Amino acid sequence: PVAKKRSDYRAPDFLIDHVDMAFHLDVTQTRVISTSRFTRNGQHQSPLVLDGENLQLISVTINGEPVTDYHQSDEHLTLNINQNDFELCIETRINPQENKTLEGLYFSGGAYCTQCEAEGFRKITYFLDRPDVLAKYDVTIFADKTRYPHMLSNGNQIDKGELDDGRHWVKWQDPFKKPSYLFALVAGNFDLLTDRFVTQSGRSVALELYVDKGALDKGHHALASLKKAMAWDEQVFGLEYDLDIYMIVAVDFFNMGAMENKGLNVFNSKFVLADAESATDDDFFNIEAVIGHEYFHNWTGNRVTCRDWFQLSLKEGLTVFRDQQFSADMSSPVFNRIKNVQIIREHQFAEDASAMAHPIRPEEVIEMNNFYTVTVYDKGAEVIRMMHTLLGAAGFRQGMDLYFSRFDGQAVTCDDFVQAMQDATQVDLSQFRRWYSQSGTPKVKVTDSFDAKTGVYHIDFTQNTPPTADQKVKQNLHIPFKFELLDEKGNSISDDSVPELSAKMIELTSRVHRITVTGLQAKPTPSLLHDFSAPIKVDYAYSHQQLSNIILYSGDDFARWDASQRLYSRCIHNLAISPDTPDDELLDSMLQAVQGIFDIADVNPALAGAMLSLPSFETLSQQVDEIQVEALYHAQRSVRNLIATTLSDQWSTLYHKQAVVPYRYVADDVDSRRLRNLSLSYLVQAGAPQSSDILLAQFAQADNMTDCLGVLKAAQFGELKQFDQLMEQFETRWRHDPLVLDKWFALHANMERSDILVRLPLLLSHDKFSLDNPNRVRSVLGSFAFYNVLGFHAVDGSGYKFLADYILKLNSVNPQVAARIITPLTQWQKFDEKRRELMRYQLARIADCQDLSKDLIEKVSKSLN
Ligand code: B3K
Ligand code: ZN
Repeated sequence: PVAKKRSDYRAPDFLIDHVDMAFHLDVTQTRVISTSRFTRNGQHQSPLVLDGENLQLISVTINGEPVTDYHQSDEHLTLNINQNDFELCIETRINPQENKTLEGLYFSGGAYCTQCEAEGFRKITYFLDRPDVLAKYDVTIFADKTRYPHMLSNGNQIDKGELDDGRHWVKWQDPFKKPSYLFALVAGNFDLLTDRFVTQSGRSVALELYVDKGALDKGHHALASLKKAMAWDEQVFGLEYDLDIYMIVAVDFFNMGAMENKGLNVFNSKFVLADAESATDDDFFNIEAVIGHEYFHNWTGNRVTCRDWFQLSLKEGLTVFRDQQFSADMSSPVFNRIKNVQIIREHQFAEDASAMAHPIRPEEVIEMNNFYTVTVYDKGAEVIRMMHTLLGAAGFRQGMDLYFSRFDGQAVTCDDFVQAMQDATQVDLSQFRRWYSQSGTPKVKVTDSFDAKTGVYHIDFTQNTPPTADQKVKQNLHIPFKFELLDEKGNSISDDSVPELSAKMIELTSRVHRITVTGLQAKPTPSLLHDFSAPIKVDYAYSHQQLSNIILYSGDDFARWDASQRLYSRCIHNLAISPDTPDDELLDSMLQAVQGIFDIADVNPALAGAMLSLPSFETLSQQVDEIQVEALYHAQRSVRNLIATTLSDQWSTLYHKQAVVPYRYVADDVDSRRLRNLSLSYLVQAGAPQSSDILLAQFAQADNMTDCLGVLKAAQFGELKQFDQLMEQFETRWRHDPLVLDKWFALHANMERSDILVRLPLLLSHDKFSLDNPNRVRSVLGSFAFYNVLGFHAVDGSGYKFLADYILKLNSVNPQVAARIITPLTQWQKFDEKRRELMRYQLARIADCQDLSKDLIEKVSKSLN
């Protein structure tokens, strides 16, 4: 397969302004008849080349006349046409049941549904399947009435009827022009939850949530979240919903989280269904976030869409930023910010360091589905956030307003967005634009010096972006760097003659930036990168004392958390390097800091919960050049153990302080449950007296999944003998509920035990395991490969081989999911030589496979380069 390049963009040769589609649904033989109005775009003689894959072509007519003079290939249908305006009618046949790729039209648990982004519409009919072709759609669906009472598509239902043979039909019309990737169709037998939302201008919108039969009670949280999102977008961005109806359908077989099809979102049921008993606080949180995300796409993605797929971050980075702001406003801003940053540090930094490194606006793509990445999404959101920081909230809003007034109804580029931001505020973003074309994680090295005699303090910021697999030469970036200087009492130093100090922000643009402060009594403590104001790594030689000061005194809660993580990381890396000669002074100051954090728990439980958690193995891995798997893993455990045992009384107090109340998903209770389960896991790890009694009591009494799973995780991590028995009880109780059973599978796959590779095949032969179900595959293979450190990185290579074996099986079933779970293997660069070899060996094995999907070819070939 050949790569497409961003620089090769050309406007389409033809445009389509209207499509009329008829679907005669049948499990193996669905007939699709699409009638499109074309116009030639510009003066040229080029043929009409339509995209299409896996389609059985039945007939073609132009302006009602049958056509036979066309050329069909695996991916295209080419027609020579002289007219400039014409109507093309194409009939095709497709097989939804055989479609295991879950792209195009497929069958999920007895219902038909579609997934067209990025290039799935071409699996439904021959079309100009590219986001810059915007058309209005009329869609008529025919199917058996008893089995498919609900038949949905985008826009408004305008007509319906019944046929004599037991079938019925429904006609939908979408008044908005849209690209084909936003097309959707659903047909099935669902339970329906309805509600209304009245917009700020007084229009009443019908809200409809379709779920599996019997799951109605689990839909209330999703619907409430939707209403919150609708109100929030009006308040914060002045954006109102634009159709009379908003539908959400939950399906069990889905490749990712959800899809923002105009007026008809299709969701992975994981991000819709929740009740106290079966869903955790995290699930409730994620549902609100994903419902928000898809809703916000209605403006950032649907009303203004992408010109081409290289511009994906235009809609995704912006929409992730919007959902992050929404979540922050719904609960604790600092806790949310920490979550965002953890994703960047665990996964995005790893992607930058891997063979798959790419800028947020990629330059070259073989399979677009491979670029729905943490870089495009989450680093993309960080880039938007930096503009928000540079322009201020009001300036950013002006930029957004201008963006919509300029581009509503159009397919545009990332440059168009930045230009709107710049034009609305007159802030020069020319250098800033490099964030779109440059990959990699910038490093800012901070050094300082203080002259006690003169009271003069210099602090230098030096930026540098190391080369990445895709790009050797890097330029200086425009980096908003928030910070403050703390004096010895912990007060923020202000000095009107130093504008960066008053602003608490430096805009780094050149390689080195120096600030000088005079008249100081003592060397200050720089508290750096407040609020993680840029997606970078900061290097500064903090003393232990300075970190403790920041934890106690910084005015930025994020910086306090960050300092706690730095302190833990330092202890862990130190112990990893010299396990036999621990630095007692360092460990003592860390333990003292933790003591202090217990006091924060009363004032700010959300912040304390995050500060009492150690950096993950993935985060720690991105702090070193070469990962020493066992050493790092055991050092992390030892430090955790030290905190658990030394402070076991405090953990016990903290545990018992948390009142047990009937489950509600409200911020205070969520924070309290988090502290309680964190304490439980430290107590169990310390083997504290009565800890297993406490644990068993919690398991027996829990009225909610958060506390129940808290027990299982603590028992698993603490390697308690009761673990297997608890898991059995859990399985018996929940085997009928796929979303809960996924948690059970994931817990098993995550177990750090020496026989894990013997146990995994047992899991995969479980009667409830199926390669066809992406959630299940992710919960077993994904959890293992991403999070089971010792198992996946087993030094004999058995973990790598195990993953590769299943990737090869998945390749022919669902290439998208296969290409996603191969990610840990593509990150071989950071491991020791032996593991690098073993990982590459498995990649080469995959590369050798016949009939490898484009998705895997792209990832494997980059990885072996
Ligand atoms: N836009 C979809 C993602 C589509 C992924 C295609 N492989 C969901 C989202 O980001 O909202
Ligand atoms: Zn999105």
